[in-house]
Amino acid sequence: MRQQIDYSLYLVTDTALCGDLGVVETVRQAVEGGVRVVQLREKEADTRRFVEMAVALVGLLKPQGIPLLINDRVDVALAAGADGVHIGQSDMPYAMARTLLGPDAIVGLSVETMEHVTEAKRLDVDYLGISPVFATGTKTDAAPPWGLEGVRRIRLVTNHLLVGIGGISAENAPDVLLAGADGVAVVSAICGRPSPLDAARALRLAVGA
Ligand code: TZP
Ligand code: MG
Repeated sequence: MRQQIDYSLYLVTDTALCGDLGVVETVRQAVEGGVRVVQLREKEADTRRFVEMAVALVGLLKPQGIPLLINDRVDVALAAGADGVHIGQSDMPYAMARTLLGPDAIVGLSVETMEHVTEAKRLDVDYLGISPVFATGTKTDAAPPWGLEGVRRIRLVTNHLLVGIGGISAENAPDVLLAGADGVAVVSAICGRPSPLDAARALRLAVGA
């Protein structure tokens, strides 16, 4: 059975931004503060390091019932026993990822254009990542922002669960949910903050209980 996930507050990690505190401690605090799903996103690490990080996070999160998704890498997700993957439009095609991971895995897909949203309607993806909602400096190759109007348009054409990402803070998170998203994903609103715990608590308050 595929698990039902609470996407309301979703942390995407960034090892460089996490700095000396580190990814594992940042994630620990974020979950204590109210993050309900975590994606390990590693753009620099080699495969050995990526798998080690994934295993460490599975060890932290599984006992707490918090799902862990792996960015791009189906092999890393399988090796570490993560709950699934998040893939983009230039990653492994959805159908192949699903075949490799099986029916119970969680698979999220980024959408950057309305064509992506329409194509995804026939796919059994667990959620769509609206990428990016607002301008962001965290992902240098991000597509043009959808804006809140884009979130509203997507909500009208698909039944998929929707997670907004990009430039989201405790201040604007309520607007993203009001526009029709089921959750918000953040990187820099938690990673690299003096207290990821306090940052996550502020976001948790912003998105509701
Ligand atoms: N995908 C789309 S925007 C983004 C990713 C990974 C980065 C979001 O980072 P931030 O710091 O929350 O704007
Ligand atoms: Mg990707």
